[in-house]
Amino acid sequence: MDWTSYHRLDDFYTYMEYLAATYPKIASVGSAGKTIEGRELRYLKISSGAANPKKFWVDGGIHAREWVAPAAAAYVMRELVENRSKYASIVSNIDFYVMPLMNPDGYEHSATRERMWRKNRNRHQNGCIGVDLNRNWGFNWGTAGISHNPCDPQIYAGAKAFSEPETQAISKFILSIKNNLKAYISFHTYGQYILIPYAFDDVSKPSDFEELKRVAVKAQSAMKAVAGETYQVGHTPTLVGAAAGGSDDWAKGTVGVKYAYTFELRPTNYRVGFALPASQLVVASQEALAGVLAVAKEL
Ligand code: ING
Ligand code: ZN
Repeated sequence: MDWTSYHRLDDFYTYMEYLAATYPKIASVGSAGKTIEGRELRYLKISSGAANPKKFWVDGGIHAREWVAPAAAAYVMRELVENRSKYASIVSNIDFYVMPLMNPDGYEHSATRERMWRKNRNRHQNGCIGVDLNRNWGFNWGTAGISHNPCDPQIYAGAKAFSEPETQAISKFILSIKNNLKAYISFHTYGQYILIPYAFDDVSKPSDFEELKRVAVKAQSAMKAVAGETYQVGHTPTLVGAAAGGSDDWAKGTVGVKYAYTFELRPTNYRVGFALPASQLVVASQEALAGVLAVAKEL
């Protein structure tokens, strides 16, 4: 593994095995299940060893083309395992679960065939391919910012909530760890936003929205301290538009995870878009880690 280039799925999974083999007291690899094409949905559990730990979920790569997201999730794993002593006071009673690639089929397709692919690789009866996995989760599914057309290249929500093997397996796994699960952060790109649920319509907010915002502003400060970049904080529909079926809406609304967010990582600029120069991966990942740690401090 290195931190200055983009990597294929195998590199990420091999790195996770390496961490588990090298730091067996801290790190272990698990699988939540399989994708439509049969790839594993791997996560790394980073255990604090605490008796009754708080839990913190981090994921990336639900959208295939957003390559900075899995890179940042891998960097978070590295820091919390290989450089653990730096963060000891913050993470001593928190178990992290990191799934760097929630859509490995799509990621490999983006790496080899269609760079701008976003959805999973489920083949529909009419021959069109893919469901937007961030429109497929089962909290107020299908209400806004979605398409019901299986051929929509971006935001097809699926035939019903949790129609996809990826969202089924991952949601089932998250429910299995929901006791004491206090934080959920999903990495996407791009835009540099800290997005606060709900997104299923333009107006609905969780009753503790102001508390989520308070903590998001802490994350914003920590992220700015890395390299001076601003990540805007706000309600998802205000910043990027309403969109039902997102993973953070489900984490907050169904599972009851207190601090649920979507981070849109670098860049802000649509000209760069999904093609962040690999030379910026470290700083983008440091910002993502700083945001995660700022949330962890508040748990
Ligand atoms: N943005 C997110 C998307 O899925 C989002 C925005 C976040 C929608 C949370 C719903 C819930 O469209 C990107 N870049 O994918
Ligand atoms: Zn995305």
